[in-house]
Amino acid sequence: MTAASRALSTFPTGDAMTTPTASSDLSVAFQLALQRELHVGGESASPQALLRAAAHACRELLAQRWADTQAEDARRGLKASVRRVHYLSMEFLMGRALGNALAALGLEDTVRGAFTAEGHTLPDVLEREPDAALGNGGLGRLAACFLDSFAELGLPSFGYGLRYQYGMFAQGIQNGRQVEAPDDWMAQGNPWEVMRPELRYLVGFGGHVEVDAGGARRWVPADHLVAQAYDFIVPAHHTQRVSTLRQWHAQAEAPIDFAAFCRGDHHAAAAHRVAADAINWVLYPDDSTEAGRLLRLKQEAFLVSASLQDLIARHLQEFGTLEQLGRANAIHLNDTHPALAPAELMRLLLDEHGMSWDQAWSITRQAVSYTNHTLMPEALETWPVRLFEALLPRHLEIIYEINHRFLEQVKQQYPGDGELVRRVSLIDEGGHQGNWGGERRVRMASLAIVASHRVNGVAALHSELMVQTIFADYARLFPERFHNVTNGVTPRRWLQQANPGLSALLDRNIGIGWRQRLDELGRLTPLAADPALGESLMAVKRENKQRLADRIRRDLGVTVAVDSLFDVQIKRIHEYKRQLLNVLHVIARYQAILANPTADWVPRTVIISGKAASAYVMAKSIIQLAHDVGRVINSDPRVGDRLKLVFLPNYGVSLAELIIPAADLSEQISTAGTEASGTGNMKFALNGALTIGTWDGANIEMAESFGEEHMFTFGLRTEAVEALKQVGYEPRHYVEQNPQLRAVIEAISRGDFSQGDSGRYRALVDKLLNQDIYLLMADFADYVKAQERVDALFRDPVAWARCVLLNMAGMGLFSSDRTIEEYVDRVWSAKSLG
Ligand code: B1N
Repeated sequence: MTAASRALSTFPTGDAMTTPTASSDLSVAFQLALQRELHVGGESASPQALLRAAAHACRELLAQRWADTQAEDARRGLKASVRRVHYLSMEFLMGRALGNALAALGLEDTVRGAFTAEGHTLPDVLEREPDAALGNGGLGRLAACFLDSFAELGLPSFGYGLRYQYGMFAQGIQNGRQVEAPDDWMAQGNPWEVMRPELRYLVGFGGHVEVDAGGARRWVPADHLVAQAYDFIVPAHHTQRVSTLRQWHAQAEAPIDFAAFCRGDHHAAAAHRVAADAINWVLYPDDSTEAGRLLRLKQEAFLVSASLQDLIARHLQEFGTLEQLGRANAIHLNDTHPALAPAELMRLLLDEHGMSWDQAWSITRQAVSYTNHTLMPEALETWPVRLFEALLPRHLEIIYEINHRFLEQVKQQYPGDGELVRRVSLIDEGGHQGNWGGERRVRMASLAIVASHRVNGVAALHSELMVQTIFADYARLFPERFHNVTNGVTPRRWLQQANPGLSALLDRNIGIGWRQRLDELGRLTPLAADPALGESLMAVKRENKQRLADRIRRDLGVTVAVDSLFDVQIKRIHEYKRQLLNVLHVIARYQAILANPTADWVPRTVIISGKAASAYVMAKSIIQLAHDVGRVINSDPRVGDRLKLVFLPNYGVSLAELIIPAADLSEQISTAGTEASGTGNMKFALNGALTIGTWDGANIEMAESFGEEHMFTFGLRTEAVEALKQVGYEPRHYVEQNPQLRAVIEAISRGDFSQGDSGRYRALVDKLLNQDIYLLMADFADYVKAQERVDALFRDPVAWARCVLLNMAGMGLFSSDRTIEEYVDRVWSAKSLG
């Protein structure tokens, strides 16, 4: 028994988790499931068989909790001040489930014993589970953390998503370049999902709108798909409550065209099936950009319609009528991807349930709220009106009507301001900057804002910039609608599960309550100066680093020094996140080491990991450069342990769980004003890494929480970035002025890292010298200085450990439990409806 699990078993019982019945129930369920597996698979239990058996057993126990939770929520009805939350998201980046389920059910020891009896260790079996990677990055992982907090806080809730056959692509590296392979994550089945045969809805596409004698309008779709529900149960860790992730699977209404089949036209016979399957096919692998493909719009419409029909069916079952729908239910849009929801809800209420416009609109506005996750203009979703006409004609009519009524109101409030009307219209008519002569398009963010009672950003700076820039007009029209809710992460997965060593140390020093009340980390403040605690902390860190070093040697064949400073940047590869700035610093350091080999260098291992969208040429070039630079440095005998650069392929939740606990330094170096929040930054600080970061996203609130002097901040701040762009930014100027930077750029240009191929990075260097829209050149010198401060502190292990403890002490704010409490308070409570 680890110290952590020993501590866990001391939680009070009653509503609590570790009951003997649960443990013996699980043993029985596990043995039964295992016998089934052995019956199928032969005599000895493979790790895969053990995994399936344990998953099935957990699922049985969770199913009971699910039923109890639903019954309890149905009883609460309108009496509850909290509305039932429906979190609509195209992405849920769940990662592995077994470790979390065992921790939540308090059954780690039971299962460890059972696995040992079969000749396998628990970690060995856990490793076999494929990640459920149904998300790109931060936005999808945030949704997964929220589900954990929904369960933990006992919030009546559903997450709604799609059951993608292929999740985030698997990244391979060939000759230093990214190659994508499909992520066939359900190839061996999915033992966690529960199919709900009774939950099926028809979703229409195409067709036309008919008007009956009474003037009522009705959509007659050309085709229908069936949406079939699959549930994934999300357990609380300290109560018996659960949340639900309901994922929709598309099926053809008639899976086979029998007439065509009998004619021998097998292609035509299966056409419907193929069309349905396309919806389930693949997660769009674009992070912070818009894919803009018809199939994506179909996926969005499918998610929205199935989820809202499900919500309405449940509400009618509980209430009998729809009048109170908005008072009893919150519908939350995770970015604009599900922003068709208000149009679909209006359609259902008007056309299917015969409500008046005013009543339907009032309910819709009460129910809907929207979170924006990025200010990047290329991520603002718009869809050609033409696609709506073809695919969603009735929704388009409804959007036009919403727009008409909204613009009338704007004209009344600001008479004569035609420019304002053009800017805030839900329809982009073209003929202006960004869409000159372009086709008419529906602006999804505008629809989301106009139809919501609350709109929020994800960190203080982001929310501020949101109302000052992209949504300035709407903020003037609806000032009361806009709020901030700073992101958070679940301490159960990101500390308790990912870092058992550190969890045990915390348990011994500040008690076990941090799992539920992360602000108890504040108790570390008075202990931070204790050198003995600092030493224990660094011993835990060293073990975690050893584990990562072993993995690096196994996967990459590179030996890294465990006592070197582990400097880590893991996230999607994107120009604004500036992995390139990191690589430039590595090159500068390499050159400095060669120039001055006898100096007292702090040994560093720089670790980068992340995927690039498959069509994102510049991001892929950055990956290749990281490999080229790593190859040269790692094989240069003059450098030795003083510097290594490794790129770990196929970044995902599970890899993050290995890397983050092993980091000394967390790189959060986006251009100020570009990273909406970041959540990796929080996971690192929670796991005892210090941050080198810009004044951006949630870095700012972290620094404010534990003291700016305990973060290595650098670079231009948002206002300075804007001011520099205003006066005319000239990146070349910075290169000419800084010999160190010039030498770095010249080495890349000469082909020093590309075997003399001076063309390989020409486009990349040209972009840096001529445009550099993310201001790497402007921030380089200050970044290098900040890295020197990192070295200086790392030389003093006692001071470093103290700083780490003070960072951790300030991280209490950044639990997703706090985030969800704020959403409840400001967005989802009945109170927020006024
Ligand atoms: O959402 C995270 C933030 O912490 C990050 O700063 C932010 O970059 C991320 C289109 C996105 N914003 N926008 C996306 C994802 C997929 C897609 O198709 C946009 N992801 C973010 C959580 O708030």
